Amino acid sequence: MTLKFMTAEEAASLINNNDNIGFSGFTHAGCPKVVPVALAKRAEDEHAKGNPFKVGMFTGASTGDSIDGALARAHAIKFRTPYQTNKDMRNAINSGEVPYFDLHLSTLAQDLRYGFYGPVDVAIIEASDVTVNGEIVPTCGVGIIPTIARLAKIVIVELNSWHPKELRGMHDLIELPTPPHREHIPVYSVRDRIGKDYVKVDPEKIVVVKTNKPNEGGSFTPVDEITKQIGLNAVSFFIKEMQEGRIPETFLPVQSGVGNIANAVLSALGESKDIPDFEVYTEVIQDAVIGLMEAGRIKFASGGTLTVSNPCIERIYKNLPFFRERIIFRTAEISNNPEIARRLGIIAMNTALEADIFGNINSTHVMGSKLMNGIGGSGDFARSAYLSIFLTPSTAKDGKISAFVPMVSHTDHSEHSVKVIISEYGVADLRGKSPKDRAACIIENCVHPDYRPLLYAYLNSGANGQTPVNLDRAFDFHKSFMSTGDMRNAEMG
Ligand code: 0RQ
Repeated sequence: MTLKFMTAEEAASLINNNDNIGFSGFTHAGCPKVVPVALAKRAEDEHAKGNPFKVGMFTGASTGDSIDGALARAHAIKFRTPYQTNKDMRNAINSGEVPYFDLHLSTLAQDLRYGFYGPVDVAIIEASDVTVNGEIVPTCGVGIIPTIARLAKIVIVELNSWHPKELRGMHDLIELPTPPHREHIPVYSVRDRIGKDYVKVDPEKIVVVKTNKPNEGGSFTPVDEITKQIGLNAVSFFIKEMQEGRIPETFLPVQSGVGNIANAVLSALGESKDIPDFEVYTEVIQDAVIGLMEAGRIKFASGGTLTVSNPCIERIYKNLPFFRERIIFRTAEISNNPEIARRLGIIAMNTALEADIFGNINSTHVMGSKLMNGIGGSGDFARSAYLSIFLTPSTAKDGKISAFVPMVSHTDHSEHSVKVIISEYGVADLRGKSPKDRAACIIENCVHPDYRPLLYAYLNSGANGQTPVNLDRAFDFHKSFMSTGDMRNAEMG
């Protein structure tokens, strides 16, 4: 048996109009790069001939520009799920061109197995190695690989020699059985392995496209004063929690979301002499984790992806034996699994776009209607964590938007899943507080001073009941921004 090799264009020609495609990877890491671009070109050629050509897209999370950007610009998308971060894709979704539905990332693989979203016709998987008997070794991002590889009729493997074959051994890949046949998941510590370090499919359905393409990751902006202060506030909170016995002295595994704030908080944790060396059980392993691992502060990281800058990944690949012993790559259904998050006692830190004074969180929709990225894994962790923390700067857009509003314009995480909120001003510990007390706590500790009188005025504007919501005024901040460009113009009195 030999494997079939093809060009990217030949592989793209195997894909038909209306097919549903599963892509490997999680964020830009682990994503195919040449076949999706060839597919976008094929779509443009078909459109030029007057033929319809659109595909459905299942991904692990966001992808690189070669997937989301190329296919959005080619108007080649029938539907898209889940998380995305690409500007062109976001515009296509918000303009109404691309139907998009959002999911908790841990659930997509099982939903595909349950048949909720139709077939997976083709899988396109970036690999560091593939064998003649059909063993596929992913690169540095997993997502939904085992499920799409098994369900798809055609598996296009992008064999990318930019990634070393020695990545084999770092993955832990498994699919969970379908209920009523599912048992507990035997991950009892961050380091436990429960699957294989490859995915095996019938080699007859594999076609291989060789490539040598670097990752499409951006870099992090340097930590600014505000993100630095959010990190320091988080660290002070953790130290107090340890002193008062609510976090064990050994600390607990940390999950942190994506982006600069999460990176800054991890750096602050690592720099604090009062926080012991710790482990990470997360979806996205960012640059800060790697630096802290090299410094000996992070002992082990289990995640779904290396979402790091290219200089950082080159550093990892140069010193792979060191990192092989300290990193496991898992599928999203295991890295984000609520059962495991609850068992391990994860400290979950995710970022909010806005929070309301009662603790409900909007992570996804600007002014309630424009999709930013998606819920990602934040809900998987927030609901099941030992401590669920949301982080946000107190304002956005030069102070014209308050991150704290009377009522969120879209709800991703309800007050019931949110224990603590942290801004650059301080920490609102919401545990055990009634909605009225939460409101006071958030206003005093997290809200920008410009907005504190406005939020108190709202609370005194005739709202009452257990949760004092004034239905006439609840969206005045948002309405003020929409009509004047500044939430500070809201008249709450
Ligand atoms: O706008 O890009 O024009 O400057 O939103 O905000 O403060 O830079 O923060 O990059 O961490 O993104 C919630 C989107 C935060 C992200 C969100 C504007 C602000 C800026 C970005 P510019 P910041 P971040 C793990 C967990 C959901 C999924 C998740 C996210 C831009 O963290 O997608 O947590 N989270 N997954 O100016 C209007 C507001 C705003 C606002 C900020 N209230 N209204 N604009 N902005 N607040 C990862 C995965 O699951 C893969």
